[in-house]
Amino acid sequence: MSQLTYNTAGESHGRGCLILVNGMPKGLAIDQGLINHELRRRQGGYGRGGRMKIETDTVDFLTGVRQMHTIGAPITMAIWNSDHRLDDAERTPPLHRPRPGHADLAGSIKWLTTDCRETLERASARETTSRVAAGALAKCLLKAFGIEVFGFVRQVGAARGDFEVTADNWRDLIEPRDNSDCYCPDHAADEAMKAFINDQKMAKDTAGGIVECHVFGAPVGLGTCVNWYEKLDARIAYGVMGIQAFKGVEIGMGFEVGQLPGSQVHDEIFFDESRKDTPTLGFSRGSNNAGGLEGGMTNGQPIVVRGAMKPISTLGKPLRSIDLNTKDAAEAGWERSDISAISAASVVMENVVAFEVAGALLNKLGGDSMTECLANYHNFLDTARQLPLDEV
Ligand code: EPS
Repeated sequence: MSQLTYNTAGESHGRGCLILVNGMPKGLAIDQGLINHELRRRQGGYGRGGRMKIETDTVDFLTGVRQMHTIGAPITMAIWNSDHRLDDAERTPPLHRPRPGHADLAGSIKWLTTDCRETLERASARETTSRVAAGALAKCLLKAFGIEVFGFVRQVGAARGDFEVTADNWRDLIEPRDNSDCYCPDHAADEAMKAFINDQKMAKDTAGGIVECHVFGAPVGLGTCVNWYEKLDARIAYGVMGIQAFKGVEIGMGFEVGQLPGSQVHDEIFFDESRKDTPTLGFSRGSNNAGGLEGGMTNGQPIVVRGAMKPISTLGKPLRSIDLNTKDAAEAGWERSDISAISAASVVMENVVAFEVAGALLNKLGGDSMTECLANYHNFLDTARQLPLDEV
């Protein structure tokens, strides 16, 4: 059994988006419909540009899968691009005027060129297609252990969804989210988000926002406090900050913890014998400000993550920049782009978080096959329920 990892490859206008997943146990039934559903959701949302009308993202399994079950070998997935034209120099022309906020300037200097094209092709958020495919595969694994993830848009501009998400109500929020334009289940906030994005479109400007996701059903003890790089909150933050255009991540109460006394931050502990048979083992908390993670480990409460995405850096009314060849002042380059990709970002973050939780779950359970992992899962919970054990 190896660590669950994924890697991605592919340029925005190259042949396709490729994903290599290692460490998935044998015998996992893959729900291809679930993966394609997540890919489709990522393509949607209000404020998307022309590209999404061209692409129909669906997963093509190349290796590691037989009759839609994992075989324990490395898994390769491909999502082929319809709009591939990387070798056509006329249709992927050089870009010499870097866009503030994009990877253009730093990348072109890093690779010693005045053409930002190759940097922008790989830096493009097209790559998030791959991250969703990897995360959706991880969701298939999580589902087998009763773990589910729910993501949505919390805020765009000043428009903020005014609703709580709990283990009891989240399923009721799926439909309003899926029927909304901006993937926000609060109808009034969704309308206000749309209006803000419209305003930016009229002004030839762009919009970012804040996305949120909740993980339900994770047992106590995923992640570990013993090594900083294995803390699950650290792993989640790493994954989320790796999403294109993300500038911040919060767990639970997030940055507000710095403004309040401990008595208003920490979640008091209770025990309810009648819930001993659930993955929480009967432990409950008066609040969930920790966002389900203490000491880098799950504590049985829902995991709560928020991420802040900056506005798209390709502006219809370009900001001031320079021409890299002449160093003269010039307007930043413009290419077809989105006004807002915040709804897509909520799907991306949800799946990135799912992958990290799946990795921590497999670290806890070990096992080469689903049969072994499930046996270990039940054994761990059954043993934990018997605490206190005789010391050895
Ligand atoms: C992007 C620019 C646009 C977006 C793209 C991200 O692509 P294009 O240059 O082809 O119009 O549509 O996002 C996607 C392709 C996607 O699948 O999300 C950029 O510059 O980052």
